[in-house]
Amino acid sequence: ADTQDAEVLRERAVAALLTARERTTLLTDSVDDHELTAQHSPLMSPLVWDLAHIGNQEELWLLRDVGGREAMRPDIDGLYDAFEHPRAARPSLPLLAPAEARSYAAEVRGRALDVLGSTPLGGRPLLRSGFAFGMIAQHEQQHDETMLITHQLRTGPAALSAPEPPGATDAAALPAEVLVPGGTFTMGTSTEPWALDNERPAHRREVPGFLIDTAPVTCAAYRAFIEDGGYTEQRWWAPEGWAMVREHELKAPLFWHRDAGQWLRRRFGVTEPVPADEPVLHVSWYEADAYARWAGRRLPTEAEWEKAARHDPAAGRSRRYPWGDEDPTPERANLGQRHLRPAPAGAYAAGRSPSGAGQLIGDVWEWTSSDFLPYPGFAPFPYREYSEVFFGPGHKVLRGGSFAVDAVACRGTFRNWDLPVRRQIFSGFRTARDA
Ligand code: AVJ
Ligand code: FE
Repeated sequence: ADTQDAEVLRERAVAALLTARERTTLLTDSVDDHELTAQHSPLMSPLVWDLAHIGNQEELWLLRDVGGREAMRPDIDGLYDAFEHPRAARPSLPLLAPAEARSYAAEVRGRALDVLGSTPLGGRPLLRSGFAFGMIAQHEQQHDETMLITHQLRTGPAALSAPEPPGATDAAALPAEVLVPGGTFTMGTSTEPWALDNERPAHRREVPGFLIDTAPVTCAAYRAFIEDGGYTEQRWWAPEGWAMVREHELKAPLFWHRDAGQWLRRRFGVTEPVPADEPVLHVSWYEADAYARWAGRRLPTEAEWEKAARHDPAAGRSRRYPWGDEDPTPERANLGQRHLRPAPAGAYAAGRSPSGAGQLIGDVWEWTSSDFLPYPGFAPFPYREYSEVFFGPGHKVLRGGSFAVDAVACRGTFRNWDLPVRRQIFSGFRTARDA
């Protein structure tokens, strides 16, 4: 049975690595070399940096650490260390050219698959359940989301296309909010094999009763905030948020503009009317926080979000996903860049949680009111720079994953974080209130 389990884990790891590389290839082959090496925004790396960084992380962990192999290119480690050079400085580094970056990443991958085939899984914590391979597949997929953000920031004609997401089936019949009664639930995980360090360990949390939106806040709802003078009234804003609004003269989500009385947005090279029913995207934490205050509500805490998403009161346990323990499917959630936009609020009836809330997984990352902090019993694994150095009041937690992230890097316990001013990310939110 042990060897059979190891075979299943290996197949899962190979599939996750392949899926990630297909996505990386699409994102980096859909623009020319000039666009690969250009900086489309000072907030982002050139796409060619992400490509070689993906290969370098894989070399460091799967070839050198797991495989005990010699360094292929020790000379480039510093260039692709995210802590050594800020994003804005990366275009002026002597980076690998597109063809070199492609062949480096491909060469690393070939050897990593050899290592996977010849390394016993188990023993070292890094290898248990094939963790190191799952971690590297998640890392690549996280950069694939980062690269999609770069695609969204670039100007010029569309380079990517995808089919439209499904519509909402019973949106009109849905209540605006659902009640989650007070009580303890299990937050985080100690059993999910590829869960990252910040999701661990599982622990009990007391959460008083609250009500939470059935769906993420829509563009139409957000437009009502704008049209009610939301961006001109200081009373809705946290002090730093108000300072940001004034300094940058913010008037709407990123990529929105007004033309002849109509709100338009730019999305992957196309300008289109802002769709009323779609979850609002590209808002900062400060904008989400201000909207919630204007609406007489608040952002959910991270624990509230996870309880609404995972807690099954009938079974008295937390699920892996809102719909149960089974992996995501196209019927349950909008993930994996299968569509290049969120689905309308009320879509994915098959993905709803026991609380009755929908679209918790996929569509848009959801800002929570919580700072990114370690769970009780946290231990950095396998490196401090993944999570630990980011803990503190400077970063806010986002939950649930967007249309741009793959299922391998998204689950009921997955935690993302960013600065509260960030709005180029695929971020939206839902609101809550005390019961
Ligand atoms: C978890 C999305 C905040 O992109 O900065 C990628 C993921 N860590 N490489 C990031 C990550 C190292 C990380 N986020
Ligand atoms: Fe990285």
